[in-house]
Amino acid sequence: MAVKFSPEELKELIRNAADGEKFPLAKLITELEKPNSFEFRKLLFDELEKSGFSGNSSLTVGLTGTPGAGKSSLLGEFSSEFLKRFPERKMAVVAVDPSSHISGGSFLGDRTRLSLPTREKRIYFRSQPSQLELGGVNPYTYHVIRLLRCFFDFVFVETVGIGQNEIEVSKLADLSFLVMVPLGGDQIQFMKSGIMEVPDAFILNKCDEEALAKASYHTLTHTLEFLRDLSPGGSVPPVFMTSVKTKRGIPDLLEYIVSEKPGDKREEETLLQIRKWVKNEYGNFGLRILSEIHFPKNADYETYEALAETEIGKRFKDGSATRSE
Ligand SMILES: Nc1nc2c(ncn2[C@@H]2O[C@H](COP(=O)(O)OP(=O)(O)OP(=O)(O)O)[C@@H](O)[C@H]2O)c(=O)[nH]1
Ligand SMILES: [Mg+2]
Repeated sequence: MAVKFSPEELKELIRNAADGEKFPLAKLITELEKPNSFEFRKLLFDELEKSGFSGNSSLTVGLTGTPGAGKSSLLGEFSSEFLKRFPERKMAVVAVDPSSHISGGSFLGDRTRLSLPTREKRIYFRSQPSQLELGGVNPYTYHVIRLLRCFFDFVFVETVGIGQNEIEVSKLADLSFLVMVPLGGDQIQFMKSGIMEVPDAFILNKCDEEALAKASYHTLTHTLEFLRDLSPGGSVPPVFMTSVKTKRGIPDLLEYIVSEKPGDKREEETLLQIRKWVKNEYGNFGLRILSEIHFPKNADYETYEALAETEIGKRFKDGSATRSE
C-alpha cells in the first residue's frame, strides 16, 4: 500500500499530535487501522523514535468485564478526576466496542455520562469496532496503543467479554482490571472460565448500596484467597469498590493507577504480538518457522515482522510448505 503522507507531512502530523491536536492524531490512527499498514508503520515508528518518542514510560491500563458493568462510565468519571488532579499529565482511551449498537451508544457517546471541555488537549478517545462478536482485540489495536503511548502518560483500553478477551487485553496492558458488579453472577462465570487469575486487580462497580457492596466484596476476596491458596506464593490482588453514581472509590482507584510504573515487558510483548500475527497469517507452519528465527534483541515490531515475513516467504517459495499445512 502506498504511503499517504510525504516525510514532511508525517513530521508535521506527529508534531501536532504530540501537541494534543486531535485531528492529526486521528489521521495517523486511521492509517494504522488499515490492512497492510506495514510501510506506513515503519515510517511512522522510525520517525517517532528519531523525534524522541519512545512510549516507554507510558502506562497501559486494561479494563475489561461483562457488558454493562460500567467500564465506560468509570473511565468517564476517572478522566474528569484525572484532568483535575494532574494538570501536567495526559491520558487516552481506546474502547474496543462491540456492543454499541446493542446497548445504544458507543463509548461515552452518551454525553450525559461525561462532559469534557471540547478543546481539552490532555485527553483523547478512540472507539474501535471489535473484530469478533464478543469484543476481541483487533489486530491493529496493538499498533494504535503503541502510537498513543508516545503521546500520553496513560493509555486505557476498554474491552468487553469473558474468557479470551481478558487474556488478550492483559497481554497489552501493564496493569489490567476486571470490572464486576455486586452479585452479578460474574464471579462464578469468571471462575469457571479460569479468568480470575488473569487480571492484576478487580473493580467491583455499582457499589451504590453498602450492604450489598460489602457482601459482594467479601465473596470476591474469599474467592481470590481460595485461588491464592491453590497456588502457594501468590498474593491476593487488590479489589476496589466503586460507584459512578455516588463517586465512591474513584480517588483511591486513581491513586493506585498513577502510582504504577510500566514493567519491563515491551520486548516480550513485541514478540508475543509477532507470534499472534504469524499465527493468523500463516498458521502453525508459520509458528514453527518463527521458532527457528534468531531475532536481534530489542528491535522494533516492524523489524521482526519483516524478518519473519522474509523467512516464512522463503520456505513457501522453495516448496517446502503450503499455507494450508
Ligand atoms: N447504579 C449504578 N449504575 C451505573 C454505575 N456505573 C455505571 N452505571 C450504569 O450502567 C450502565 C452501563 O454502563 P456502561 O458504562 O455503559 O457499561 P460498560 O461496561 O461500558 O458497557 P459496555 O461497553 O456495553 O460493555 C449505564 O446505564 C450506566 O449509567 C454505578 O456505579 N452505579
Ligand atoms: Mg463501554
